[in-house]
Amino acid sequence: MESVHPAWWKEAVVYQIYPRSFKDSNGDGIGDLNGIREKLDYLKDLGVDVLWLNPIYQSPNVDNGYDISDYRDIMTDFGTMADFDALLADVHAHGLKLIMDLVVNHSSDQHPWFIESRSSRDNPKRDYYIWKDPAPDGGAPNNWRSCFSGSAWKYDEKTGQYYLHLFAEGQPDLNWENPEVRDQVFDMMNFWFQKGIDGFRMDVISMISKAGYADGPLCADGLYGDYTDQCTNGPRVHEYLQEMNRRVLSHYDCMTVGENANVNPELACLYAGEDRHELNMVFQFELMDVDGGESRKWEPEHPWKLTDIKKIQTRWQTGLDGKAWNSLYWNNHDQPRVVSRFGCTKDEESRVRSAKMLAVCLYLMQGTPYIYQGEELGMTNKHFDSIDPINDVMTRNAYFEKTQRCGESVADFMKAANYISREHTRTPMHWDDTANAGFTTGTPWIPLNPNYPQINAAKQVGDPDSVYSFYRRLLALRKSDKTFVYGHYALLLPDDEEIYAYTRTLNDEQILVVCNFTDHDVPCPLLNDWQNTELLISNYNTPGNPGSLRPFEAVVYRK
Ligand code: TEU
Ligand code: CA
Repeated sequence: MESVHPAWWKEAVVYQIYPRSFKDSNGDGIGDLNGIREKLDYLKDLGVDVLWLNPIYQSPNVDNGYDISDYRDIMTDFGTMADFDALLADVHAHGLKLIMDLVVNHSSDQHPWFIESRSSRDNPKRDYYIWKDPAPDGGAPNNWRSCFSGSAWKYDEKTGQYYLHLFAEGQPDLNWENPEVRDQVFDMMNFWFQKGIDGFRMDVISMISKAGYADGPLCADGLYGDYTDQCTNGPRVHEYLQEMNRRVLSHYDCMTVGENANVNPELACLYAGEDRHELNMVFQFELMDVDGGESRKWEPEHPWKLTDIKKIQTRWQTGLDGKAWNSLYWNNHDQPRVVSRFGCTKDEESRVRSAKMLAVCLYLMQGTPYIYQGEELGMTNKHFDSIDPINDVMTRNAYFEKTQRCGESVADFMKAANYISREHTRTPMHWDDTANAGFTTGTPWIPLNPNYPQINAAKQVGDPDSVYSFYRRLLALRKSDKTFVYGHYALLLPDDEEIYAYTRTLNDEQILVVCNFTDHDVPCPLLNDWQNTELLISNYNTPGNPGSLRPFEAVVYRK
């Protein structure tokens, strides 16, 4: 046997829940913890192993829970600590695990630490956050643009200084250089582990160490500078994570995944290397940036090429093999729906076929799959006629900056938003075709996608040809053969713009994965060599022509 480094979290499949939009149990229009409890059988049947919950802590919800005002309490909208304890017990009783979101690059401006910090320059908590004097002209200390538009600095009248907020104004950055801040964070993590949680997804964790506070290179619109170079992968980030590992993570049988914008495979090996004692894996952004990236996010056109997707994935698959571990995701609460982005929604047949194909393509690679709620139904982007119904702070702020300050047309902005906005994955989950998709008996906190009568769980669970049933079979297949988990990846047909083909090899076993990304037939001669091998899964029920793929066809063979 070849030597692999086995671990339960490498063999697991994670399902991401956006609690606000998953299931409302009490009719107030907001998803909640008891709602999640109602759906554990559904999740268990799907075949996932770990649930990741977006933040469920007390929060004023400037950024839907990513602005935390009490790290040790449950958001009132979502329930109580007793509800959480019951949920965790139920999750474990189902043989599932639960990981929480750890949001410690910043807190809410309503957190008692920040309220104290801003109260006076000599408050003992002043140094919990990043305060700087005004520039000589009285303006912001530097030119950084916040991730959510506008300056990354907010002036505080009372004490005459600016505080840093890389995200919304209500999300002041914590100062990790202060050892007391680290003590507080590590104590809080231990509190949750002692309750029995199984790990953390760590929000923008590559940003906790800042290299400096000089002006950044000007953004294309000339209004602000880019903070990325000074705020990601800073000089002390690995020291902090190793300290976290020593003081917290190493004491538990847990899993961790860092959200690491601006990371490449080499850096990922530092964050998640087998011998590094930091994290288990990171979320990379290169795949999500293949159609433009953050700097071109609000441009109307977002072209992408399959060969670029292949280059990115192949670099990660080979770069981490044996050294670190990949996470595999097509979408999350910050990204649009994958079937609308890389698949095809021109008709029902294409939607179903391409949703299945995309799952085969990514989730049979080396790494831990992360499925976002509703993806297993092939849920799609929603169409927005205007900014009005959109809740997401990032989209709203960008809208006002782009259309009012930069003179961009509303039509161009809405075109971008309809493609890329974070709102698309935040509309409520589709459980059935009753009012509000069975998500709530009340008024949903944001409007649903109107296509729920066609696309919903009740319709798909019993249908063997549904996207849901296919995900179920695919996850079972992945679990049935360790080659899917630990096998080495090799790309075939690197220059082909229509077919994504690769092999996974472990010991003397080889698996072939072939996916047609187009809506037409494509010749694929390499299939001829696999004609007499075992067909493990396909998204068509009947055999096609030898050496050829049908629209969005995906096939997997083993020899
Ligand atoms: O996201 C950080 C991050 O990188 C995003 O701002 C990303 O650039 C953008 O959403 C892509 O569209 C994390 C959380 O996932 C996000 O929901 C939070 O808003 C953000 O941190 C602040 O906590
Ligand atoms: Ca509720």
